[in-house]
Amino acid sequence: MPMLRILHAADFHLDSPFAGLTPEQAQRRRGEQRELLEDLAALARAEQAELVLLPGDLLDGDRFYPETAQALTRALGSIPCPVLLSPGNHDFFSPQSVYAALTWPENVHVFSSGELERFDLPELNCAVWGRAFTAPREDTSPLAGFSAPRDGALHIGCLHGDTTGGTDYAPISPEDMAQSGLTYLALGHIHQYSGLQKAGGTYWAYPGCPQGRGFDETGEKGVLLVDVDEGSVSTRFVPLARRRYEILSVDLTGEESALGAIEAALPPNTQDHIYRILLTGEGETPDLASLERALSGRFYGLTLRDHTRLPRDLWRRREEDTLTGLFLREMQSLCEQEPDNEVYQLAVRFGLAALEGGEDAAL
Ligand SMILES: [Mn+2]
Repeated sequence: MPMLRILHAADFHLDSPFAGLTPEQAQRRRGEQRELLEDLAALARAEQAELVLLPGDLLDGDRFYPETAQALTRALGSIPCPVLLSPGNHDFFSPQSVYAALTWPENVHVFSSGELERFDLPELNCAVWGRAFTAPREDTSPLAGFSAPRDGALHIGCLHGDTTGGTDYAPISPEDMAQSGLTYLALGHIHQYSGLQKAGGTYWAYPGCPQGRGFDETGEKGVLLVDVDEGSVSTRFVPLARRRYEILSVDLTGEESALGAIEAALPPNTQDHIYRILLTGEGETPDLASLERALSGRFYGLTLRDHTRLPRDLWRRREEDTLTGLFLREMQSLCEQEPDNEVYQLAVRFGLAALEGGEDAAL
């Protein structure tokens, strides 16, 4: 057993509006977000975490559903170790915030000051330093001028902030971290797992969000188990998300069947996940509606997008002394100037169909 095992999670963004979904779908997704709290608690118990750190943006905003308040107190209260929480820019501490409104279980401590504060855990010989956002913006570094005292305790940070620099979300520089004297800094704010990083003698990491909320948060999402042993730190990423957002490109060039090409490109077990499939390459216009019907049972959510380009032999009639020939000559030069312009591509498809009286004209 290491000297200290920490479970580090951030950016749950509970009660997100999910504006792109129907009200029923959005409600279901918010319910699934609450279930992540139970998964977090179960993981803390199974892995015998001694400390849980939640550096902010646990909620998406200052409004929350009563079910979420209940889920928070129930799940965090069921964790058999201290749970420390530093509010972030989305869930900043205020008298109206969920943090002031709720009666928290005894094992939960919420940092509520805009100043860096020390919270001692004598049974772990550990001191955790945290700070709350008290407004949606914060332009000072929580670690500016800070250096942990050398008093024999293990010093750990739990902060919402931005290491990418130049923002109003508590910018934290590598120099701040290097001179902090912290052994590990548990960060929140960036939604992508950072890997374990080091600045001077201080290890730091962002776990990312535990579950994606859209196609800008794709891939495996989860939390971090952090083992601190003799001043050295190791992390293990644990996937927590039951649903992932994934974007998959399928090149249809030379494929006889679009459906066959998509099926060949799919990984196994996609049924719990939300996919956007981009059809690329050169070929006839794929029939998105029938593809969607054929594939929808294999996904929790699926959207198909046609990014294919017209086949080259489509231009063969441009030498004809007809209206079609004239149209193709004009359009070919436009398409050559801007090969990725989808409007030109569509104009050719529909224009040709109209000139030839094909069924696409009805579109
Ligand atoms: Mn944030």
